[in-house]
Amino acid sequence: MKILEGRLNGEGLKIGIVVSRFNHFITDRLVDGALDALTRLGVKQDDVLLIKVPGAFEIPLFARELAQKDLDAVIALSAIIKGGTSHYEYLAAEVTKGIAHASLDLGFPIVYGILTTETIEEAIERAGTKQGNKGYEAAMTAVELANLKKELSRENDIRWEKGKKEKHS
Ligand code: INI
Repeated sequence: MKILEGRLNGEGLKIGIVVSRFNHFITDRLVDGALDALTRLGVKQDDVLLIKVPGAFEIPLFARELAQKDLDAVIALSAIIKGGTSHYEYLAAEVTKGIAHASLDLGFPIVYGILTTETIEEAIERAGTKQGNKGYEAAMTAVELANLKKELSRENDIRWEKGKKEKHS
């Protein structure tokens, strides 16, 4: 049995980040967390492409755009915080579906670093305080998935080459 698992080594990886400015006092902390994790894992600053969009609604479109650039993984970061209306539910659902569709359609790792919280306090807790930092976690996941994807395609090449040799011998 062979088990493939993405390594937590960011050397040589190119990572895209799309972040929303809405609730920027939270999303800035998510970016800090993501950059901290990427640096610790060995990703070079010059190999990170960060784009800012107005709000969470714009995230799926630009995550999809980034996913078609020469990158190994994309991290989507935003904070959707419940207000007095049902706006939050619709927004959270669309953003989640949009990111999932982009990732599946393109066969490319887009990591979901979207906070969806009932209160500002819950968002603060997940942006570098009590509950850790969702941006940091998302960056770890991005590096793991980028490596897993590379390892899987290397594995396919090896099997393909092996199959060809067996056919010709
Ligand atoms: N955008 C967010 O990123 N978080 C929110 O909590 C939010 N709320 O609640 O309104 C929000 N709204 C803006 C939206 O994402 C779009 O940017 C805007 O509607 C323009 O398309």
